[in-house]
Amino acid sequence: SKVVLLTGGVGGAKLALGLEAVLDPADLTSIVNTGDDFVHLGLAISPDIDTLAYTLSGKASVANGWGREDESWAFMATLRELGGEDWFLLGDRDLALHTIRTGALKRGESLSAITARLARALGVRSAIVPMSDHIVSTFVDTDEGPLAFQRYFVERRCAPAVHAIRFEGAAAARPAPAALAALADPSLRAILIAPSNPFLSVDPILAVPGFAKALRAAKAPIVAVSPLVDGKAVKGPTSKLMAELAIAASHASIAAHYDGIIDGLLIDRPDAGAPLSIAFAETDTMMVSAADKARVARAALALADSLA
Ligand code: FO1
Ligand code: CA
Repeated sequence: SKVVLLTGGVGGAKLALGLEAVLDPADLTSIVNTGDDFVHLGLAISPDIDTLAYTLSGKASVANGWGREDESWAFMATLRELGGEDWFLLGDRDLALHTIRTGALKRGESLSAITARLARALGVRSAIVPMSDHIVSTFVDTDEGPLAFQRYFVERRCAPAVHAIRFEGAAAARPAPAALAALADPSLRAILIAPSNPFLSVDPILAVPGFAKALRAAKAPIVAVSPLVDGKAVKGPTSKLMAELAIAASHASIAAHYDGIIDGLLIDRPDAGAPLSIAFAETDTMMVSAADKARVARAALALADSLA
């Protein structure tokens, strides 16, 4: 029985790891946000793909979630000495991935094919598929003007207030063929949406025409894991962003955001006040240990199974 996960970076990678623990990894396909992708210092960087690949191969930095654990920084130190742009940290070992990807893209290879090859080389057992082989770039409109995603997230550390989010290129993009094939698989047991930022990490995937239709056509139940634990985002700018977009930080808001897409929502515990108007299940959704990740994976699959 196959499972598809729609995911962004760090939060989603934890659920992917949990799913690999409770499933045959060969049955898991992760469709990954590429709205964070950008060209930096001439290199094609795909942060969410790489976070997933490093996490699932046991190579991710434990402290950061992105980049590699076993890393050195001679390149960054030298770049700084020479007056190069140093706001985005590229480790010496991590550079190898970006260099190979950049060369392969220049030769005309698809991002899907490159990703599959690099993930296999790293030792990843499940499938990692970019949402699209076309370029889609997330931009945020802020009180300091429009910012490309990494400028907003890394350079400005999410400080500017956001009033709109755009996915440039999304309308002309198409889902990666392997993503559509995974969603159309008749043996699909569940489609899960990771507890990644709905606005910055999952919306870019949903903005690519073709995914809405493929999700509607899929027979398998669709379950999202709420990114809110104790009414707050575990990591990153989800809570701040929701406040700036005037969206209440509640599971009901998450359910409303995915209205018409999901059949169920996995939450830590019900919101105070208004009950959810969608099927839901409760578990501790905080994922720290391997046991936590497996628990959340099992609970999300159990909710999906109950809705089949
Ligand atoms: N995130 C940071 O906050 N600071 C960085 O310097 C940084 C470098 C980086 C390099 C390679 C890579 O694959 C990811 C990297 N990230 C960094 C994470 C990246 O910006 C992601 O887009 C965010 O984590 C959001 O998913
Ligand atoms: Ca459906």
